[in-house]
Amino acid sequence: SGPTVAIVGATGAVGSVMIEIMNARESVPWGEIRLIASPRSAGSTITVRGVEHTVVALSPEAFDGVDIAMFDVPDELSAEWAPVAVERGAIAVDNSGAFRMDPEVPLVVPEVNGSAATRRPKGIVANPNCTTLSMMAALGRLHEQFGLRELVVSSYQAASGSGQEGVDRLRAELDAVAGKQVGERAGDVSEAITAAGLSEDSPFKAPLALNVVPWCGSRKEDGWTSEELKVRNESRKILGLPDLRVSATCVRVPVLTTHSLAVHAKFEREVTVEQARRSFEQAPSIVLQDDPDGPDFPTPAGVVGAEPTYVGRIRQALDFPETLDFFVCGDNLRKGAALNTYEIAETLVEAS
Ligand code: 11C
Repeated sequence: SGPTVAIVGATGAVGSVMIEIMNARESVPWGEIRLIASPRSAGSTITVRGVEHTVVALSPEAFDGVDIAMFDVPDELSAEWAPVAVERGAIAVDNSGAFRMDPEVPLVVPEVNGSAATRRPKGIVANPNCTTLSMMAALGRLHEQFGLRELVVSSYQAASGSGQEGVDRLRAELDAVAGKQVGERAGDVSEAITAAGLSEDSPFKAPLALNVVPWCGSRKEDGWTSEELKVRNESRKILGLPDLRVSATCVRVPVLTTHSLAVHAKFEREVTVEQARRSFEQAPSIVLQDDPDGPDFPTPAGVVGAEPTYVGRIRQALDFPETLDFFVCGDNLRKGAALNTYEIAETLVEAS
């Protein structure tokens, strides 16, 4: 039978999507599928591909016999446990930020730099941040043909990027403002949220209902957020362009799931909108949704739950023949997290 795969964090938001992805696959290469979670969730049962599995508690022994361990847990848990999985003989595919910028850990998007996964001196392969990932299939494609030089992006990030806590908070805030005459005076949205009894301790730095919040992640140097620096550093590493010029502004929007990005990309060579369209049409992991006459374009509400990245609004500023502007939407829990991790694991099996 095939290799043994483990899902670490099987009961969490991303782990649950991972199981949905496995259930939806026509076939999987795995012999045993092992579900690992915190001791609190151990003993519960989850059905995967028609077979009931008992969740086992995270421990060194839980990795015995595992060939590939996919980690969907917070940074600090991955930092501690991915090396344990490796010691026990597994390759760890990690969806956290713990190892992404480690020069001895490849950061992989299979359709862009899949071969990087074969050089993994620490036995760990990292999965990028969901914001970076949402535009990487499209950018990888264009970079291959036209040579990327500069990237200016603005993100429109969904609440589920902040985990279940973010989803719960947005839903509660939307309930608090529903049917109220708010959004007409500065501060009235906040007042409605406070009046509904919601805690001031929110995962978002300002009300998210009826609002947009130009802050994702934690504070870093010179006014940048962690998310904006991840977009820069991870894009450079995945594309193999250590000097790529990148500027990002990351914004949280009142969407539950699916991140969007407005991308302005500058290339070494002239590129036309038609060439970009053809390139996207030929990419299996991209759906081109771009009819200016429709008009037709991707939105998070139309993309959520889908595996591919959707690309639309492809334009070129009249005075800049070597640039393109476009809009991408990608489900942050699928290609942005669980799906790409799963595809890395599939790549590892194919290469073995
Ligand atoms: C967000 N992209 O939307 C983040 C969540 O580095 O894996 C994922 C954080 C990470 O807030």
